[in-house]
Order: sequence, then structure tokens, then C-alpha cells
Amino acid sequence: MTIKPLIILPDPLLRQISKPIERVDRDLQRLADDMLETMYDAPGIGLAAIQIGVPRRMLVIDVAREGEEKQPQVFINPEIVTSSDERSVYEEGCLSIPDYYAEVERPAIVSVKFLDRNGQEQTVEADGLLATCLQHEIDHLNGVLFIDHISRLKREMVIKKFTKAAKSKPL
Ligand code: GNR
Ligand code: NI
Repeated sequence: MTIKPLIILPDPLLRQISKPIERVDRDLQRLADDMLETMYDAPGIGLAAIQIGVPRRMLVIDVAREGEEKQPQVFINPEIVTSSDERSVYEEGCLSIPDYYAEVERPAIVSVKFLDRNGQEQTVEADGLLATCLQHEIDHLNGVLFIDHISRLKREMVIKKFTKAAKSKPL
């Protein structure tokens, strides 16, 4: 298992649309393990493959609280099949936009179809933090960031700040 470097705003990779996974094999399981290790190290509660530079439709999540047993979950080719009309608001952050947080409103409950790490089709109905996190990660697979859900003024300020920071420390 390897901790991989995170892709940070404004890297254009974050705007790429990730491609479906065609086969769940040992290489893909190794990628899932690397993503989990990178997420736990950060630390974060979710990670999409594109955040370590791999434009494939896979994400990992662990919303277990500190002190609770780990609950690593792998979602391959996830699709939202239903979303509730009820909304909920969470303060979100993103490992690709370090130290910036903002409230985002999203459907409170989503049902998501996906392949698990054994390639078996599964459906989960998620609420609470898991629902928010799944939507945040599935957005990444479509090149969408949580700052796309806030006001244009705030978004442009964040992008400007990270663009400046990237220029002062190239590579
Ligand atoms: O670690 C993370 N925390 C978080 C908090 C609220 C809503 C979404 C998230 S996901 C984020 C990790 C990340 O950037 N995943 O893409
Ligand atoms: Ni993120």
C-alpha cells in the first residue's frame, strides 16, 4: 500500500470526467487500497481516484467517527438512482482544496448503485454524512468540485487564491 500525492486546485485534472471501470481485478484492488491509505493519511472521509491523478470512476469512503472501528467502503462506477426532495446542509471541505470550508446544500437521502470491490452490483440508500460524502465524491468523477455549489464570488476568490499559491511554489 502506498500513500499517493494529492492533486490540488487549480490542477486541470480535477475538471476531467473520469472513465468507467471495465474490470474489477487485482490492479484495481491495489488502487483502492492506495486510495484508502492516502485518505486515512490525509486524513479525510472520502477520496475519488482523480484526486490521486487516476481518471477512473472509483471512490472510497469511511465515515466512521474517531475511536470507532474503521469502515472502509469502495464504490466502483457509482450512479445516483434516486435523490430525496428533502435537502440537508453540511460544512464541506475537500482534500484537493486544503483548509477551505463552506456550507453546501444537497439532497438529504440518495440511493446509489455501484460495484463493490469484488465486482458485485450493490445498491445503498444513504443519508446523513454518507449521503453528502457520496455526492461530493461522485461530483469529482464528473469534474465537479464542492466550490461549484457555492456563490460565484466565493468560488472565484478560492480559485484565485489557489492559483496564486501554485505559482509561488511551482511543481
Ligand atoms: O474529508 C472530506 N471531508 C468532507 C466533509 C464534508 C463533506 C465532504 C467531505 S469529502 C472530504 C474528502 C474529499 O475531498 N473527498 O473528495
Ligand atoms: Ni473532495
